Amino acid sequence: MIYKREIKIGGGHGGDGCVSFRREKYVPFGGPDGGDGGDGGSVIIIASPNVVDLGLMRRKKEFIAGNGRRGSSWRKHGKKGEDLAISVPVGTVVFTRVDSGEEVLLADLSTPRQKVLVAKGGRGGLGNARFATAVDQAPEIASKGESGEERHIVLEVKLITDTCIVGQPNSGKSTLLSAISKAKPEIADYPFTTRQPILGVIPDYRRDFIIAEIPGLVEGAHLGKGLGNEFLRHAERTRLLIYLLDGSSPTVLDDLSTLDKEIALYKGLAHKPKIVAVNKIDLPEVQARLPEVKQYFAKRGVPVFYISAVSGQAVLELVRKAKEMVDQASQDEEIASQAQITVFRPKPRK
Ligand SMILES: Nc1nc2c(ncn2[C@@H]2O[C@H](COP(=O)(O)OP(=O)(O)OP(=O)(O)O)[C@@H](O)[C@H]2O)c(=O)[nH]1
Ligand SMILES: [Mg+2]
Repeated sequence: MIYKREIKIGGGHGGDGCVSFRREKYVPFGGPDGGDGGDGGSVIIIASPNVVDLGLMRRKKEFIAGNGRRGSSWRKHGKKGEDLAISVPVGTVVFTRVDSGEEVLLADLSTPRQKVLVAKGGRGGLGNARFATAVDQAPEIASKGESGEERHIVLEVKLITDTCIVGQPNSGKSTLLSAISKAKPEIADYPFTTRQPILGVIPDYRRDFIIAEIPGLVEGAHLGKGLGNEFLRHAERTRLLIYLLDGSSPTVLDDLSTLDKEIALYKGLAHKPKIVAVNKIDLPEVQARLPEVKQYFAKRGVPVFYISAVSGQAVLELVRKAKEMVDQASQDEEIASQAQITVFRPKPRK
């Protein structure tokens, strides 16, 4: 799946204006009647819930809208060029690359059907009918259509989820995701089975709960080790992180600090609400070490669950807590966004 792409886009060329004179029997000196060219089409980027990635841009790098048609005699306007709508996943951030090479934000398409016009079509030229004056009643000039805007656009998909499961490779993220949602990710006893973020939905009577798994993180992920941390961008817009630890790992407590460190090094994730889940407690060796692990967590004020993604033990409780924390986080967000709205009221007259 493709989550970042740079493309070139261009608005359509405007159609040229037409030079023509009315020639009709019994109408001498019919005058200029050349029509205007049609405007070029524009390029629009639109967020569609039916699109999952930027696969459309795998090979295609250039997107140009339709050209406007030429004007013609009888003052007929040329046809407008067709607009080009490019569908991208909801959660796509649109940047334009300026001459200095910098990426400048144009839009954040975070709601379905939200759209942004990224390149305007060129204006159509004027036909000679427009140039007639009292002095020059038979102008032989028309203007050319303008070129459409051209731009380099960078698209970056950042999934919008309620919860994101993060953890070391093999900790059981896919197993957990398939236990609580309808997603069917591949599960296997080797690291990096999951190489792409996977989305799952937990249906709820109020609203569906969207949960994602991102590929496993290892120490040094922020430097590009393992699959690197590029997938952490999908955790940027989640409301809650679930740290999934492999209870059977001999270094389970160190695993937690490694994970914490990698997450903290990624912008904007350090302060996200989180839950820790220690997985695979169905295994006897994990049971044996549980008192030590529990003692360790008792001191750290994070909610912790001891679960088995395979047997389902404590998984429902984990989901319930996750929903509760997500609700709380969205209420906090709402309060914060309301606080930002400034209301201007006229001052009363004295
Ligand atoms: N005993 C036991 N095994 C588990 C449990 N959860 C996962 N496993 C096993 O752990 C292995 C890895 O599971 P996955 O779900 O693929 O782990 P993952 O974190 O998605 O791994 P990557 O995608 O490779 O990062 C598989 O062999 C699972 O069967 C559990 O609760 N108990
Ligand atoms: Mg996996």
